[in-house]
Amino acid sequence: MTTLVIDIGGTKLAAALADSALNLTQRREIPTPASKTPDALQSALAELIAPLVSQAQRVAIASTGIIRHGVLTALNPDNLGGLSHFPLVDVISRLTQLPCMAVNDAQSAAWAEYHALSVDITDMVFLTISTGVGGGMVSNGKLLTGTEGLAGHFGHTLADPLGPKCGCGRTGCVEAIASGRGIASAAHGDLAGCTAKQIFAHAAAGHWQAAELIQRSARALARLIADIKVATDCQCVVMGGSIGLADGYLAQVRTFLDEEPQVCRVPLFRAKHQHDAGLRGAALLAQETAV
Ligand code: ADP
Ligand code: BMX
Ligand code: ZN
Repeated sequence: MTTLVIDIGGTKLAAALADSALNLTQRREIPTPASKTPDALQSALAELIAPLVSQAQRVAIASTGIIRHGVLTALNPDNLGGLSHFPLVDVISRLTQLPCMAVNDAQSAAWAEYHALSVDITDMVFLTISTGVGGGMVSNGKLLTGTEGLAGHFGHTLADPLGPKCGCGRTGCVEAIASGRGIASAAHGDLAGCTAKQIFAHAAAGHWQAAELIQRSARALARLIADIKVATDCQCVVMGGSIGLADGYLAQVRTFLDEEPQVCRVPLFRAKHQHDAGLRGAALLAQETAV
């Protein structure tokens, strides 16, 4: 059985075909449209999957946002150009005429990364540091999605009560400081208007402000991870997303985490499936639930 897998992020949309051994082929990627209207997202998704649909028998989607009963509700609509509501499974089922399931992107990636860990690990947390900061939790070998799909949305826990306002309505969320959007929106002077990717390039070239912005993100992440260890007693934390995977970022988070008391520290790993963790997790979940 071939699964068409789709990953919807705040910056990019990815799709591929997954065979029953979870090998991904024909991976494609396009930018996420920045528009409040559901039509723009629907058209972009149609364009993305068009060359793949006829080769698949089912669809599995990993998407940013709270996914409940197949509907995407943004916790932070700013990450999707203001779009707050999208009937994901209905739209994709109509476009493809195939059975379809959907799960949050970080929860999906957590499931894929959990399966890539050694068998003695039963409790882990995955964090994506990308457009936003997302998370997924595996406890006693089970993926936790919560009663309403909200479980693991660690990006919306408090980093700094005096920090910037977050698009979710709270103030000082980890996401408002540590995410790609958070890093970019704090940039000023010659870095104003730069993307997080450009800020990382400036930091690598020795730009002082750029390095500070990345450090501020890594420090917020380390504090979040210490909070997660205290709350869940997980055996490890796995980091993904383009910022989580960026050169030197994990090492900085580890350095800040080492400043926390021993009891709050936890082994930190880079996502084994890198940018494909969401896609692979969706394929795995579709296989397990026999969509
Ligand atoms: P999505 O949020 O759509 O899943 P990504 O995981 O690629 O997508 O995260 C997008 C964020 O990561 C953006 O803020 C972008 O500027 C930043 N980014 C992309 N590539 C890199 C890179 N190589 N190094 C650092 N940051 C990056
Ligand atoms: C936000 C939230 C999460 C998501 C996380 C990472 C929205 C639209 N998304 O916290 O559901 O998991 O961002 O998403 O509210 P990404 O786009 O950075 O991959
Ligand atoms: Zn928030």
